[in-house]
Amino acid sequence: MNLPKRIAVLGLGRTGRALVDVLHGKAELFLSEARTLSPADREFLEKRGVPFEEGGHTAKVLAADLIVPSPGVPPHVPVLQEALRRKIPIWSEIELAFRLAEPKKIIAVTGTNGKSTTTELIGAILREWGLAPVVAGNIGRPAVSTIEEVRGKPWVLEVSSFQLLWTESFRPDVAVWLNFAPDHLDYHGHLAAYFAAKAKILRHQGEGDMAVVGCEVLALLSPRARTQVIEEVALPKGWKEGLPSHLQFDLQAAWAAASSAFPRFEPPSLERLWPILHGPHRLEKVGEIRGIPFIDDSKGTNAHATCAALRAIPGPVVLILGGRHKRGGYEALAPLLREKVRACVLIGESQAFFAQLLSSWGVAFVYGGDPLDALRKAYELAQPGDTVLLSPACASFDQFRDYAHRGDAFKDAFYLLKKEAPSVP
Ligand code: UMA
Repeated sequence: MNLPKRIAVLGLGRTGRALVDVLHGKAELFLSEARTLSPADREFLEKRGVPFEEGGHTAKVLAADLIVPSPGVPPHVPVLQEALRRKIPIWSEIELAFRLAEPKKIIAVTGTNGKSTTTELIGAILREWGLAPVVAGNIGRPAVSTIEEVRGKPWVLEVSSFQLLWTESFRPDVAVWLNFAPDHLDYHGHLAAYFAAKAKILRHQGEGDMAVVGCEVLALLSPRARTQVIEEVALPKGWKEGLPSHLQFDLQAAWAAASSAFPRFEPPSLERLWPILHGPHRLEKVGEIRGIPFIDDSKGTNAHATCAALRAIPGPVVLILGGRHKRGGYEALAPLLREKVRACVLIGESQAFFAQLLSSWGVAFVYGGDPLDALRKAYELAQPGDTVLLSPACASFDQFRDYAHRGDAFKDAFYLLKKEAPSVP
C-alpha cells in the first residue's frame, strides 16, 4: 500500500509511539498531543525528526492527507469534526495496520465484556497448535507495531469500539462479537453510535468469512458472513467439567473462532488454558480475612461486567464501586444490587453520581477513600457469609494507570488490611 504523504498522529501514548516508530521516514509525520509533553516524549520525537505540537490539537493537523487519532481521542474533539467536514481521511491505527500487514489470517474480537480473555484464549489455542499467532490490539500492544512480525502468521486482535470507529475496510477472516451493553457513552455520545462503531467489525465481511456472535448481538443485526452463535457452540469433550459457568461463554467463543479459522486441529487440553481462564483481575480471589473472601474484578469496567461478576458470586456481596463512569448504562445494575448487595463502598471521582443512583434504588452505600480505606470500610460492613468484591463498573483512569494498576493497588491494600485485621472491629 502507498502511504499518504503527510500523516498527522493525535496522541502520544502507546498507540502514538508505535505509529511514530513505524511511520517515521516513510511519510511526513506530524504529532499533535493534548497534554504537555515530558522531556522523554520530546526526545523520542526529536530523535526521529518528527515535528510536533503539545497542549492541544490545532489547525496544523488539518494540513495532513491522513489523520490517525489514538483510540482515546474522542470523535467530538473539534479538530476531528473539522477534518470530517473537510473530508480529510481519518483512520484508526487498526485500519492502518490492516492495510499494511500481510498476516495469514485475522481473528478479531470485540464486545462489551470478556474480550481480553477471549483474545488470549484464542492466542493460546493457536499457540498450542504450533501456529505462532501474534496477539495484539486493545489488549495492550498496538497492532501497528506487529506488522513485520505477523507476516504469514495468524493475527489475533482485540479491537475496541474506539479502534473500530475509524475503520473503513478492516475485514477480519473471523470476527468475534461477544456481547453488547451500554458503555463508553461519554466517548461515543449515545448508544447507537457505540453500536455502530462496534458493528464495523462485521461490516466488510463476506460469505467466505466467519462471524462468531453472542445471542444478544444476533438479536440486533444479521451478519453477512457465515455465523456461529456463541451460546450454541459445543465445547470439546472434557472441557466443561469443573468449569465455572462465567468462563464458559468466553471459552465457547474462543473455541468457535479458533476452530473455524483452523478446522483440522485437535483441541488442546483445557489445563493448558487454565492460566488464562484464571488470570488476574477478573473474579480473582485475593484471599480471606476471618472467613470473608476478597475478590478482585478490577477488569469490571462497565455495568455489564459488574453484573456478570455479581451473578458469579453465590452469597451477599459488599461491592466496591466507582471510578470514571461512562455517563450511562447503569440501570442494568439496579435489580442485582437490590438482590445481592449488602452495601456499596463508593470510590473515585464518580462518588456523587453513584450516591444519587443508589439512593434512588434504595441501595445502602458509604464513601471510601484510598484503596485501604475502601477495603477497611467494606470489611467492616461485611457479615459472615458475605464476599467483598471490587468490580467498579467504571474505568480506572481517574486514579490509576489502568485496571491492572487499580487491581494491584487493591491487592496491596488487602495485604495491609490483613495485617491490621485483628484490630479491625
Ligand atoms: N490524547 C490527546 N487528545 C485527546 C485525548 C488523548 O492527545 O483528545 C492523548 C493523551 O494525552 C495521551 C494519549 O492521547 O498522551 C493516550 O492515547 P490513548 O488514550 O489512546 O492510549 P494508548 O496508550 O494509545 O492506549 C490505547 C488504548 N487506550 C484507550 O483506548 C483509552 C489501550 O486500551 C490499548 O491497549 C492501546 O491503545 C493499544 O492498542 C486501553 C483501554 O482502556 C486498555 N481501552 C478501552 C477498554 O478496553 O475499555 C477501550
